[in-house]
Amino acid sequence: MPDASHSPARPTRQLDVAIVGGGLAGLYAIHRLRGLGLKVRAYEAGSGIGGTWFWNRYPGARCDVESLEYSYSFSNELQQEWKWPERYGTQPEILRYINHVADRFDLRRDVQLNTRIKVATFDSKANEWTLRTEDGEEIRARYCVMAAGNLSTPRVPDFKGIQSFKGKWYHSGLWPHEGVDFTGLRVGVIGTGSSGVQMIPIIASQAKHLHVFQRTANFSLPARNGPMEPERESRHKAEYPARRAAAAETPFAIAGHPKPTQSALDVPTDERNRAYESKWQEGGSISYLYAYTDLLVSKESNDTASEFVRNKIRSTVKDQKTAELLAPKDHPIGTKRLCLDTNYYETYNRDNVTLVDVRSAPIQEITETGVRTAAGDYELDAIVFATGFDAMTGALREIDVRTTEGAVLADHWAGGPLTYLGLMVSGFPNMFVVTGPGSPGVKTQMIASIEQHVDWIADAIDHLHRHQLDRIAPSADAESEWVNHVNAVADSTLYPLANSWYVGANIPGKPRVFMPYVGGFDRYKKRCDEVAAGGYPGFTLSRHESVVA
Ligand code: NA7
Repeated sequence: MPDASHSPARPTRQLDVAIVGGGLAGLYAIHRLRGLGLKVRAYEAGSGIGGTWFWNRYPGARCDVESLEYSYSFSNELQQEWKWPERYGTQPEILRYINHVADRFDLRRDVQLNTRIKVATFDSKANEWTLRTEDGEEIRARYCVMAAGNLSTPRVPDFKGIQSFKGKWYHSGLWPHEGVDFTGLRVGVIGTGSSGVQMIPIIASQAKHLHVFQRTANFSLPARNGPMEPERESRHKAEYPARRAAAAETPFAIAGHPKPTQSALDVPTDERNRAYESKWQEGGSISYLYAYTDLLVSKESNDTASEFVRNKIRSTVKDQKTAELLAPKDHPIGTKRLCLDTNYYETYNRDNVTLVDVRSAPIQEITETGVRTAAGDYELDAIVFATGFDAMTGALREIDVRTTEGAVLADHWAGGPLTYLGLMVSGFPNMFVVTGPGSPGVKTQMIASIEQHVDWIADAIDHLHRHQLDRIAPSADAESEWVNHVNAVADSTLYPLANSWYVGANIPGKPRVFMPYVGGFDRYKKRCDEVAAGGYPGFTLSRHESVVA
């Protein structure tokens, strides 16, 4: 329970909108809501802005969506002027871009760094949110925008003995700013998701020896990164507004990939393999998964795409026992986040790299000198946990969100997250969520989803003001209808077959619920637009006595 007797050391700050998070979503929310003349402020736990791109500084950290796509679209001058040096942005480059945007649009003055929000309480009578920071500051605001990220709560597994380890250990999402030099060290990387797949080739090139502890093999495709081609850049920039509009008409919010027209099974094997080969050479995940209409809905079709990649792994990795361990067989390709890599599979041909199967012989404990598995001990100087995040709900689970009417978000979500359109939660008025559960965010070009969500939120607040209203809340019925729809869409695909962070499988005890909306950005945006144009069916809009002037 929040401490009612608490008296804040500093005066309470009064805002129209309090924003939790200073990443890509929080920053755009400042810009957009400020444009409505609202008093806004974002609270950011980090010592710098940038969210995901501030924290994830591990070697090789890079976006898996092409940089000309993975950028804000709200300012044409910005997208015309910014120069991306490579096909895919590195973490430092994306962070530089975010800082440029913050300066260019004067966003920094409304971001409070080093500030973690611990409690958020909606007072129904006052019709306002009170947020409390870790060090006791209070903020009051009519509206609250949760822009706290989807992959922002790093998780180190609860291994016995971790504190006894005499070497250094790191988590991919909490990487030291000064970097880590692994030269000459015996290193262990635990985890082979996107973070592990990106860092492993680079750590292997530095370390004396690298042991990769793999529980589940993941599919990875070559990124085919390289310097930005000037003609490609100028062509893309000339077409930018049209390309952004076209992207909004696609499931992934990414333009430039022709819509597939055929089932994988309608094509002769040779022709199908030629198509996969051309996608493999092209690089990128969307183009591969978009090769045929049914790769994510038909297991039989998917098997052809999965087997093509397994064969690539077998022909790349010389040691066939290692190749078989690296070839995923427990999930259809694309049903877990498809990794993009540079020389990932080739790395296992190095003499100083060993793959350790911790599925057949699990990690039992971390010892003073390394990792103990059921099959034996591995002596290490450094351990890297690329073990992922409490995805999608972690950041909100870490805030004590409740109302004076007795609603508690942790209880409301005990069986899995419930939202209407991924944007609001019944029983929690005036609290908006950006790209949370029930939103297509993580299955799309994330910045497009962020802009779409924030625009929708800004329009909703503007609508309330124009109608002399000051409260919006979804009905429980609309929420259940949306959650059922999200589940039904997921169940019509192959996604639920995988033990992914989309279903919370990596967090012991987390309810297994498919969290992202996989019906596509295009369908989702249409629905959101219809709701706004139709006067917000499914939401109750009202006016309340309020202490906010
Ligand atoms: P992921 O994709 O959640 O990957 C985490 C990896 O860590 C995955 O291979 C896990 O194996 C492994 N893991 C987790 N716990 C353990 C334990 N206890 N023992 C062994 N291995 C373990 O996180 P990432 O940071 O790579 O990527 C997150 C997203 O960021 C990514 O999808 C992109 O969207 C960007 P498991 O599969 O659970 O068996």
